[in-house]
Amino acid sequence: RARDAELRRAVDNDELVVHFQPVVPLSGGPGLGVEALVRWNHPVRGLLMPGAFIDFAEETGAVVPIGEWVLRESCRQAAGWRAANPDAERLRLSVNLSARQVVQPTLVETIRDILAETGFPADRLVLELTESVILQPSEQTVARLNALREMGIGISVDDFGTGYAALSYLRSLPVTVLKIDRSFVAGIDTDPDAYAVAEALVRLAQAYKLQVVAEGIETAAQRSCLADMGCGYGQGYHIARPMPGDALAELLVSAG
Ligand code: G
Ligand code: G
Ligand code: MN
Ligand code: NA
Repeated sequence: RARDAELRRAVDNDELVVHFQPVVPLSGGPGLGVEALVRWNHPVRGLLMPGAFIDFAEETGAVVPIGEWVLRESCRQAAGWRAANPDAERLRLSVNLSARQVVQPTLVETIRDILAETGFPADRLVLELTESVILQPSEQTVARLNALREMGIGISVDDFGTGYAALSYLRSLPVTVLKIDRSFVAGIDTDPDAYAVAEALVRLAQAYKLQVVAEGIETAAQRSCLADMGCGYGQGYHIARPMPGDALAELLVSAG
C-alpha cells in the first residue's frame, strides 16, 4: 500500500526520468531509432532501474499512469529533437506498453491525445509489447491494436522467443517488428548452436515479413554475426547505453 502510494506520488512529483537507448541499422544506411526506458529518481534511494519497481507497478496498476507519463514525456522530447534538427525527422521512437495499459478501454484515445498534444507523428512511434501481453488477446485488445496500427503506429514484440512461443498471434495481430531477446544474442559469436538459433529467429521474422531488432549486443563480434545473418537492426551496450534525452539529442546532431 505505502509503496504503491509512493510510486503514484513519484509520477505527480516529477521523480520519473526517461532515458533513451539507440537502435541502429546493422548494415549502415538510415533508420535510427531509440527505445524509451523509464527510471525513478528516488528522493532517498537514488536513481532506480525499472527492475526495482516495474513488476510491482504492474501488480498494483501504478504502471498505467507511469506508462502514460513515459509515453507523453518521450514523445515530447522526441518532438523537440525533430524541431531542432531535420536529421531527426526520420527517427523512430519505441515505447514499452505493459499488459495493464493494453487492456485499458481508453488506450487508443490516450495515445491519440498524447500525439496531438506533443506533435509527435504516429508513423514514427512504435509500441513494444511482450509476448505474455499478447498471448491470448481479447477481441477488444485486438481491436485496439488494429486501431493503433491504422493510425500508422508500429507494433513490436519485445523479448521475442522468451514467452509462450505461440506463433499464431503473428498472423492475427498487426505486428510490425520482432525484437529478439538478448538471451538469444549472448554466445552467438562463440557457440555455433547459439548462432544457428539466432539465425533461425531472424529467418522467422523474415518469413513473416517483419522488421527484426536484436537486443543486448555486447560485442563487435555479435554485431557482425547479426549483420551477416541479415538482422536489420540492433541495440545493446556495444552500440550505446541508455542515455538522458539531452545526450541523445547531441548524438543526433553529431551523427548529422
Ligand atoms: O534498462 P532497463 O533496466 O531499463 O529496463 C528493464 C525492463 O524494464 C525492460 O524489460 C523494459 O522493457 C522495462 N521497461 C523500461 N521502461 C519501461 C516502461 O516505460 N514501461 C514498461 N512497462 N516497462 C518498461
Ligand atoms: O524492454 P526490454 O526488456 O527489451 O529492455 C531493455 C533492457 O535491456 C533495459 O534494461 C536495458 O538497459 C537493457 N540492455 C540494453 N542493452 C543491453 C545489453 O547490451 N546487455 C544487457 N545485459 N542489457 C542491455
Ligand atoms: Mn523493450
Ligand atoms: Na528484451
